[in-house]
Amino acid sequence: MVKLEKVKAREVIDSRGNPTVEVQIDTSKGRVFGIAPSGASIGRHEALEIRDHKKAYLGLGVTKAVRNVPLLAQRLKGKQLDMIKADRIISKAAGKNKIKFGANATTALSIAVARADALNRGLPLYKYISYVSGRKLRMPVPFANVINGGKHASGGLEIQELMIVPVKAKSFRQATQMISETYHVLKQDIIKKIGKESANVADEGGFVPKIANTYEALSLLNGAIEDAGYQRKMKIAIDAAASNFYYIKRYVIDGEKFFGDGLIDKYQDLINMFPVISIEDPFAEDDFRNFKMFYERIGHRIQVVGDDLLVTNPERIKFAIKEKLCDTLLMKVNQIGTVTEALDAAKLAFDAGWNVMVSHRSGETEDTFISDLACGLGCGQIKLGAPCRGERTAKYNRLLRIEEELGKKVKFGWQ
Ligand code: 2PG
Ligand code: MG
Repeated sequence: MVKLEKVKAREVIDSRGNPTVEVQIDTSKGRVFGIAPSGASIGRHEALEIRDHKKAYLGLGVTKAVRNVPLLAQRLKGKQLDMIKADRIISKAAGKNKIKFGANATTALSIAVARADALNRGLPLYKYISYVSGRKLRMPVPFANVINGGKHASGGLEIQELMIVPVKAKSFRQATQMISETYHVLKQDIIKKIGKESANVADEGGFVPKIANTYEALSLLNGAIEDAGYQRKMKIAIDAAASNFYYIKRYVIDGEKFFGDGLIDKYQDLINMFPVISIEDPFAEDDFRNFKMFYERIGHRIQVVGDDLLVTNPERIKFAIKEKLCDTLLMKVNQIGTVTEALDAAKLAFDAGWNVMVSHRSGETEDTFISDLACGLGCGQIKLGAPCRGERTAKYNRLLRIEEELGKKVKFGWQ
């Protein structure tokens, strides 16, 4: 239980230089904060960010959302609260999709409340998450997005993310080293094979090689894994974010047009050719028919992750479980707007026997909440970008520190 003595909000900037909401809370034990991240490939069914649409920051200012924080905090004032109680009040006040106060306001406030509650119980944040979720601590395997396309880059790839996954690492520290080495080998390969202008990085720290074809990009990546000496230890994951290349029943990718079954064949080819273990959003967010067909045909070979499909929303997760559309939840707190609701979403997924992958957004900050969340939830998977750019390395570094605190006995990974 915690009494929130003073709640303050302000505009700060995220990794794309756009404003976002920071909340600061004073309690009798000290000061805590929370900052809302922000997506670029935003699911249509996500909770809503409130932006000012005025001249400042080219319309992206969040002063309205900042002013909403004290209005929400008023409802929490003077009460002895835990995070769950506070989040229920915040969520009810904000209404469906957090439309009244903005998910950027509720997310930043909820993260700060979680930290306040943890601090007042004398628990590190990851232990607090484990306590409230009833789950065992585990270090997550990092899914590192090293080639960027789609809405996160200005290259020619439709597929948004090609990630490397050090499945055979023994610890988070070793996983980080494997990722970093492969990242640098990939950079050298890109410079040698394509040219040094292709070695610049995009929103999540991954490279943007001048390649407009998924096969070529995957073979470049697979080559780098081999050159780094990790061919059996490192796998590949894809976030297609397919809503972004879906145009009236057809998917336009690699210069070709596909109906759903054609795209399933294409994914199947990719899985046959490369060590792909996970595909996120292979179809558009409401293309349930093709999700179902894909999961039926390919779900036994790889994990199928729902991001825009599920938007961390319990209703959509229940539907996807019932209809067998996928088997992994991509968990993003700001898609639903409070930590408690995101934990509810994860519980539904775990109860259905699914995996859960905690995820960053493409617009991030120095807030490392997701690192504690992934460890405390014990889900074994975290998507956190390349080992490059401060807002991404902050998450790696927080997990390195947590692993050190937990010592040798803590388990690593989801299997
Ligand atoms: C995604 C995310 C994070 P964004 O699609 O999974 O990589 O991107 O934050 O832009 O939605
Ligand atoms: Mg995604």
